[in-house]
Amino acid sequence: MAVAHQGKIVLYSYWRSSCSWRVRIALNLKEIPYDIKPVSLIKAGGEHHSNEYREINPMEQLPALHIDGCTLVESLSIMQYLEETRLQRPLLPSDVVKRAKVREICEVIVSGIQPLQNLSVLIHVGEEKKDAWAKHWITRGFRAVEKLLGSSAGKYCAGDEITLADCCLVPQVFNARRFHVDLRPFPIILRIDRDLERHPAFVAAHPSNQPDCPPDTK
Ligand SMILES: N[C@@H](CCC(=O)N[C@@H](CS)C(=O)NCC(=O)O)C(=O)O
Repeated sequence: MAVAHQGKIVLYSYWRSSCSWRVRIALNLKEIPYDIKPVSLIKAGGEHHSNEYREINPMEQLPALHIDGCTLVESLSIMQYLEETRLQRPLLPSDVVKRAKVREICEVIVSGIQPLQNLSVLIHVGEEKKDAWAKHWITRGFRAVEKLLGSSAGKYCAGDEITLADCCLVPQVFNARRFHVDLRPFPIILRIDRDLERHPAFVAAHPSNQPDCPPDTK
């Protein structure tokens, strides 16, 4: 089905949100122009809990993308929509097994790691325990990712082309560093992250290059 691409694309994003960051990378890789609408996860108890934003995303989470006359939530669904409607610079391999491998790595990160170290979960866990909690779950998840990459990785997560798995991996590595996870046991993860850190699409999507990044953290 042909999709009419009309109107401005707007990404509701927070500079340090890894889920927003995934989508920023995918948009940049596909060279899709978009505007950022910053939504603070911190200011006034979190703008994502406002009535206005709840109408956009009932889960009160970032990101959301306004595109083609509709509003989409859930970063992986958004990236898959981009993949299905913007065919330039594919982010899924044509080989079906490789595609499954990409989705496998995405799922481990998107469902198996990030939700456990999400802000609302950490608030629930409590100030005293939150760092150890996040570190534990990221380390556990990265053990699985490293093992999966052992059979799927080439230059990047699945072979030598950048895929959705790389869009998910790089922001998760940033989070791992925030929580002081020891990354030495994960040499493949580290190598891929290092290779992508200078890629223009990843640089432009980096938290430090976002309009809402506080000047003192740049
Ligand atoms: N499965 C969702 C998760 C979204 C999510 O957890 N977003 C975080 C930022 S990375 C958030 O908005 N957290 C707010 C909160 O926990 O209150 C997705 O992939 O889009």
